[in-house]
Amino acid sequence: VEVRKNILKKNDALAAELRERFRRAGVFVVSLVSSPGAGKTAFLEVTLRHLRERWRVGALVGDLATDNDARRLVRSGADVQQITTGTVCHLDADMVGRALEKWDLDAYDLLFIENVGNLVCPASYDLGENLRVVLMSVTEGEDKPLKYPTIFNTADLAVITKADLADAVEFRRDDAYANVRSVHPGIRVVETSTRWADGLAPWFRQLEQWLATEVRTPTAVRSTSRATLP
Ligand SMILES: Nc1nc2c(ncn2[C@@H]2O[C@H](COP(=O)(O)OP(=O)(O)OP(=O)(O)O)[C@@H](O)[C@H]2O)c(=O)[nH]1
Ligand SMILES: [Mg+2]
Repeated sequence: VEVRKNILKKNDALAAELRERFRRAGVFVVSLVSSPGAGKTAFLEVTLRHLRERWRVGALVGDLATDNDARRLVRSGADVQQITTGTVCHLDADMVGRALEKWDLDAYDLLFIENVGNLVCPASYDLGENLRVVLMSVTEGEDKPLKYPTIFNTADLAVITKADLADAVEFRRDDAYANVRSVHPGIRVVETSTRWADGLAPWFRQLEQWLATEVRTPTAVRSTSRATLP
């Protein structure tokens, strides 16, 4: 227990340094967490394509063993870097900091971090992000927030993915929303599909609302802490 506490304390200190670096560079950082296969990379690919028209965007993507996701994300035209974690089931602030050594953060407005697919480990590791987004697909079962409360509780936004499959799997929308909100009262929830034209529109509306209040605010007055959605 003591060793684990120390690891988390060290991570929190590194994450605070990262957050300050992001703030100084004026880069808004969004992390994505979910179970394996909930659709983080598909979601991010569409997101990067959409945002690249107006913002300078980059992405880091964590994976145990492959660079498959980075190769998919590169197709969007954004700058992408793979972080291979080996046996580690989450990204930590040190991995993110080391990956960013090669990047000039001033050259970006937005940075996305796709975490390793896992609903447990990533929950405890602050990456210095401004916004943590948890994704949950309609095929996973409505009870996931109850079974993995910490990841839903530490997220700022919940995205229900693969909405195009909702009817096929008899997704119980009301139960899912109630479960998300029982572990995180008041959290915003949006539904998306990468299979529909404009299937990410609810997410873009939410993000743009966020960016209007955060990113365009002069750096000096921007909050250093993790903000919550307006
Ligand atoms: N029908 C449907 N399938 C989707 C959608 N989004 C993703 N998928 C599919 O779901 C599978 C997993 O998607 P990924 O984007 O690789 O999921 P991931 O969360 O990045 O997976 P890991 O990185 O392995 O944790 C792929 O076959 C995708 O094509 C969606 O909105 N609708
Ligand atoms: Mg992925």
